[in-house]
Amino acid sequence: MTKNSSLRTHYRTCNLCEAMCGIEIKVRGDEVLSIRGDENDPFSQGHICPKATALQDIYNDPDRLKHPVRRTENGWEEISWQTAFNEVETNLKAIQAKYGNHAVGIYLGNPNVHNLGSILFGSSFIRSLRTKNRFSATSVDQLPHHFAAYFMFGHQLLLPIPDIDRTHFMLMFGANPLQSNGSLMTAPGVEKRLKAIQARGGKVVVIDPRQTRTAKLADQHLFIKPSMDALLMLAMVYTLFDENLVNMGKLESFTDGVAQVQSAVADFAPEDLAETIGIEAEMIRQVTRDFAQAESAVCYGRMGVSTQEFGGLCHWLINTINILTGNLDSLGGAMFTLPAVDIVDITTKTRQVGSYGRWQSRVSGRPEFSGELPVSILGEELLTEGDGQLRAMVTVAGNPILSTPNGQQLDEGFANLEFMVAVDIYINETTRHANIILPPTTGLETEHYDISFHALAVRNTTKFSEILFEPESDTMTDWEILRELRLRMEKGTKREGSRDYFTRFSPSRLIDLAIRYGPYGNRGMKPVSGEGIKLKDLRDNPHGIDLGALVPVLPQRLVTQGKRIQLAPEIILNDISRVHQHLQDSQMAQANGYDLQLIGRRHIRSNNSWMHNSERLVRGKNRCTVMMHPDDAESHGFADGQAVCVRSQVGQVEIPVEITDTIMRGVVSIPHGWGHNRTGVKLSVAQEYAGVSLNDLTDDKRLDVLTGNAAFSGVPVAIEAL
Ligand SMILES: Nc1nc2c(c(=O)[nH]1)N[C@H]1C(S)=C(S)[C@@H](COP(=O)(O)OP(=O)(O)OC[C@H]3O[C@@H](n4cnc5c(=O)[nH]c(N)nc54)[C@H](O)[C@@H]3O)O[C@H]1N2
Ligand SMILES: Nc1nc2c(c(=O)[nH]1)N[C@H]1C(S)=C(S)[C@@H](COP(=O)(O)OP(=O)(O)OC[C@H]3O[C@@H](n4cnc5c(=O)[nH]c(N)nc54)[C@H](O)[C@@H]3O)O[C@H]1N2
Ligand code: SF4
Ligand SMILES: [Mo]
Repeated sequence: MTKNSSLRTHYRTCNLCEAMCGIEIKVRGDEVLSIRGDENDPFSQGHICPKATALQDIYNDPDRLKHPVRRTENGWEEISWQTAFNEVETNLKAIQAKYGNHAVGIYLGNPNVHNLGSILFGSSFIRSLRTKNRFSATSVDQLPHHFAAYFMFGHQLLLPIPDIDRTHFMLMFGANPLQSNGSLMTAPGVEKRLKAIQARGGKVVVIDPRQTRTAKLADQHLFIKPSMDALLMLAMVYTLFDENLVNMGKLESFTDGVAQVQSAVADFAPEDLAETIGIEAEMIRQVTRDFAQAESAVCYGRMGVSTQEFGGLCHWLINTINILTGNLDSLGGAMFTLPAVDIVDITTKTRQVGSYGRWQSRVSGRPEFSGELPVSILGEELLTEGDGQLRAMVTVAGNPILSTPNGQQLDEGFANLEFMVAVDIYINETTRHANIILPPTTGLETEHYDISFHALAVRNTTKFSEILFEPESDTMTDWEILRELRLRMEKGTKREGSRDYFTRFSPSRLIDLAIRYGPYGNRGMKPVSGEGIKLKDLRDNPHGIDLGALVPVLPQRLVTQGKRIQLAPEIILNDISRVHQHLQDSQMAQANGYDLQLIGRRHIRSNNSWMHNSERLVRGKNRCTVMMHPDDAESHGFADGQAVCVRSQVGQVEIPVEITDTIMRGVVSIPHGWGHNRTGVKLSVAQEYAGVSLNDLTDDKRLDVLTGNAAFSGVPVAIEAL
């Protein structure tokens, strides 16, 4: 724990993505000698990806902030924590006094979920702001999963996870785990796990507009036009009923709404839709049969079917396909986890199961989901003048200007603020607008427990990571910063001086309590063995503890009334009518001169927008290109590598063409998270490899009307030579 010059070996979990790989770090003093996969981690068994090595780059990064800074006319100046907190408190309170509480908004980015302190201490800080203008990366990501889970299973966190290690058939929509390392499916070493399906005689089928690395590994890859998945899945559900393939097993006795679903899909015969979807009717029927007749099967979908105009429908349909074929909560199907820190149970007891429509956004009347508004509307809330307009923003570990739709509009909106504070480690595209930045300690300087990802993992395991490097003096952790902000915002309100878990305990103490009261603890409901697990056991087992394969938990774990699955929530069935309208709209876009459809992509050496300051991750061939099919390149007269202008309804970017037949005709792809060339950014390496931002093209008005999630997939674009 302390700095010394002896050689030592440290074990922890990499917290950069969802895979939770165990790593072994050899250090001398505060110098990292090597970072390798931890062979003794019972879950990841030695797997890592190139990003793990970059943990040391974040630790050593000279651009990383360690002390609070204030933006002045002469640039950034370092200030004391005391001054920084005083200024934040005074300004946020003054703005709320002048314009009302909702004039302060907050955006939470993705690393909060990968950060023990933020995940625990974020909520009480958010509450202390008493604002309805709460946003997060959830609505550019997995919101449709929560939406479907809330309406079908009664709890937004009851997310079915593919039992990848036992399944015989994996049908994957819009996911590329070979680059992303898996999402809402924590499965370190996912490539091996997929190959193991094939080795035991099973099959992997991928549906994607691009032949990704995952699609290449699959037994079968079907190209699909962007945003046609809901139609395909409706046709599959139609086929299940049409060919008598419905076989729900034990689920039948506690599922409501099967007949309603059958009539809701009656118009969706594969034969009528094949041309629109781009997949032959007999193929749709065959895949459906293969799925239904497999010994076990799981349908899984991720970003490609979440961040599209029918994200909500897609995730309802995915659950529906699993349920109708008896593949929910059964071995080799989609299963629920039973994590040592049982967030479903804890949040059920605190009645945080989810919510919908308790308030609407000011400008376009979008409903909240679980206390948040869709981030796609942040721009209009910032820029539309009038009562209730946002005047101040708080961002915590987020970079919405690169990560959410219509980045140029947001850039303008953030520049327009009267005050902004960011809890962040960098001066990047978003935080450069802040008046004050409060930088936390991060990565190797923090203790870690994956509250979220153990709950989304394909196996029940538990692991605690100790601090590796003592942070420099006069630094603060995320949770200390968030707690201080909360206490200051509560001063002078009726909550002042209130005491709860988050004013009294540290993160590790909270984890200890949660584990003791959890399913494997001695004071929980069902002690597994005499003593039960506590934090000390985790500290004594730095590689982690295996708690076994996923087990069936239904109907007990359902949070719906009467513990019944709701297969046909009215709000979701009503959304089906929108599918037909969409087909007309896409024809209109074509007629308006946008002849191509834009999708995104991920690369193993990127991590959203914030890891491009690691030289070892960005060097080499330029990855920020627009991929295009050879036929489209030819009809446009483009050569490989040629710089072109990509234009959408909201913006344009200049970018080189990469010609490849791995992408469908009519579809083009640009990765997100680039565009570090905005003035004022202080990321010296990233600026050298700036690229352009995909989200300068994505449209804030294009969203999944049902859930409010951004629709990144299939943005109509036109491409011209420069
Ligand atoms: N077009 C398009 N857009 C997308 C996507 C896409 O596929 N296509 N993907 C979307 C998805 S899935 C996501 S999750 C979002 C991500 O969207 P965001 O979360 O808004 O963006 P990130 O790039 O993850 O930014 C993370 C920020 O956290 C900071 N940070 C890193 N570690 C810490 C820490 O320990 N503490 C604190 N306080 N700050 C830290 C970084 O400096 C950075 O500013 O992007 C979305 N945007
Ligand atoms: N290396 C790396 N790893 C990451 C991240 C990263 O930025 N870099 N980000 C992390 C985060 S925050 C997340 S949320 C996860 C995301 O994890 P994944 O969802 O596995 O990652 P993506 O690469 O976005 O996969 C989406 C796939 O959907 C396809 N697609 C696009 N549009 C459509 C469509 O309309 N229909 C269908 N069927 N497919 C479509 C795309 O071609 C792409 O292959 O990855 C995490 N891991
Ligand atoms: S796959 Fe994810 S968790 Fe594993 S080493 Fe790479 S970034 Fe870290
Ligand atoms: Mo994400």
